[in-house]
Amino acid sequence: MEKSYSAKDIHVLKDLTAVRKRPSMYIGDTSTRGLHHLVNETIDNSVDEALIGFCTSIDVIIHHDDSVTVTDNGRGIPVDLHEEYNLSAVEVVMTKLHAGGKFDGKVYKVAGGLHGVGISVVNALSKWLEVEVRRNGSRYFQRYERGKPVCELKNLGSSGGDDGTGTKVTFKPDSEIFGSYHFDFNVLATRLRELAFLNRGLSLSLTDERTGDEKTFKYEGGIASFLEYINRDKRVLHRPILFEDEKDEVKVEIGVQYNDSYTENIFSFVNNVKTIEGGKHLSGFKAALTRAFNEYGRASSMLKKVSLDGEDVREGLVAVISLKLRDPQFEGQTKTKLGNSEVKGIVESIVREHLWEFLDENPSDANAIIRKALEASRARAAARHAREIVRKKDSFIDSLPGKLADCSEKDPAKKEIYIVEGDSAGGSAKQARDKHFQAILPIRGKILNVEKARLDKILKSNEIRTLVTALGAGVGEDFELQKARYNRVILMSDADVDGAHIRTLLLTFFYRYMPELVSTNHVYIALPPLYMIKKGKETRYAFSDDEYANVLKELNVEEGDVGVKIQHYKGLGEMNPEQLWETTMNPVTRGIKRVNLADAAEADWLFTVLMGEEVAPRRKFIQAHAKEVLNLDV
Ligand code: 0RA
Repeated sequence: MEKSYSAKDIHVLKDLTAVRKRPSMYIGDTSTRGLHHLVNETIDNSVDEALIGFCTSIDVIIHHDDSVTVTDNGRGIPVDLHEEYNLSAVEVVMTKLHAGGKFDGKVYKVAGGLHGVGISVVNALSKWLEVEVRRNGSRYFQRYERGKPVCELKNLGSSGGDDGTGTKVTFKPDSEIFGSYHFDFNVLATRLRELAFLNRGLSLSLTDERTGDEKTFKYEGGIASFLEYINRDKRVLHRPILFEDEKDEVKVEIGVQYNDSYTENIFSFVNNVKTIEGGKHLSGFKAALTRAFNEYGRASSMLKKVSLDGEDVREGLVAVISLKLRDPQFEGQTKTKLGNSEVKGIVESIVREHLWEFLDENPSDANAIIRKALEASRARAAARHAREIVRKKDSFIDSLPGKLADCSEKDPAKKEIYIVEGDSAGGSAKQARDKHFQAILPIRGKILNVEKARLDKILKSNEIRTLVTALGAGVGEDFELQKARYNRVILMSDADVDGAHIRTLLLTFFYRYMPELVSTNHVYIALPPLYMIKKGKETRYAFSDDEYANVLKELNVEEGDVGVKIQHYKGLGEMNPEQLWETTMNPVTRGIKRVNLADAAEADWLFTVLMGEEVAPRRKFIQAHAKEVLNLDV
């Protein structure tokens, strides 16, 4: 199967100026997400080596100056001459867009990376990048600046009898592209952990030289460890169902384990890319699951007349689906939806076969799952009823919740609603807003935990009912976007841990029960400032601690200087209406972030997977991840 590589296998397309001109086309955006994408892209190249069995260890270091090193013990990027270009293969890989074995289909390689753009994009967007290759008993080195080589590929001489091979890439993102930036340890650690789960036995480490933090991830259990991790704070109904199979060169690895909660959590990956929009593998899995439980239930006479719906058999389900295939077609808004149509049948038949086998061999586990699904089926009828009540109430315009301060505009396209945490902040917002088109809905901080209840119970929460009624578009299966009463739904909460918590909760709710609202980009996050710095007549606001330090530097002042007034906002309530209007509500001057599906999926992931049941660890966790939730460190 393996063909040996030579430089001519690398097909060459374009040069890198295009990347610097329109970076977002290649890495999504140039904010925090795009920045971290550079590291992920670099790591993915090393993971590709691991996928084909040549690399066992990947080490990532964040340096003091926010440059990053990724080292692997793979085969090393080839250094031989690329005839067409008269350049070394390393240089071609580093400087030509889309160059790399994975595009010619000759070398077996599973393209990873969300955009699969290749390491040349990282090079193009770096102030400088240095590559060191160990191969053929020698060490090779080359340096680039803004994508252009500044020296020939140098042979640094023998690697000292060490016949190990590998690649080490160090790069410094270009602030011309990214502005001032900061790598987040937790963001990178989360991805490395995920990669460790998905690639059994692969060791991935992260070292932060700025703080001394260090973590190593390695799981011999692979997907089994992943399931265990997700369910670690949950009560599970049975031992995990794990299987692995291959058909038509599509490798399928699946873990399934039900817990006693009411939500479904299916995490699907294709070539290590999290497919948040699902796709053919997910449809195949779901179809097989529904069918297997119905068939088994009937055969074992646990199910008589009733049949189970897909939603019934997915209540309390945790599943990890990981596929490896040669030419994945990624589609959809975030390019994370698998489009290869043949994959549906492949996954469906593999899941059916292995699930049947498990159920057949473990009747008491099968029993527990089917009982839960039957209960879900009954509860769904109740939920339908609850939704209808909410909907009926909504049809009377004067039943709009009393807490809602609506606006006078009638055209939904021009209207916005601010969902504000707490009554006091709600009061300030009401004074600050433009009544004409901005509505305010204050909600209490502690709304129902959307994870631990079924929709019927969630809808019994006043906060949620109020929210659903105010938006006017229904909820769950009945949601209809065109009925929405506002064009923008803006979440406004304090820039602290509790604010991050409520934001995560609300986003999780929207993601689960009004996904269309999110995928069509109607949800926003308000970004209130953390500091106001006033010097003479000049007023400046800072949205992060870093920015605060920068503003002090720019104004050439220090905390406590005479003539300088500094306000540290601990909550929205501390701003007066004018300040709130200017910084957070005036469409012309406010800070606001549009939420996309990936943001909401991340919130859902943080919420359900990483936050435990226990309050203390959860607080600690949110503290550590408060910034990471939606990359709020603007
Ligand atoms: C092209 C071909 C081969 C390996 C690589 C690229 C490669 C790239 C990166 C990037 C980071 N680490 C890497 N390791 C390998 C195949 C080489 C062969 O056949 O020997």
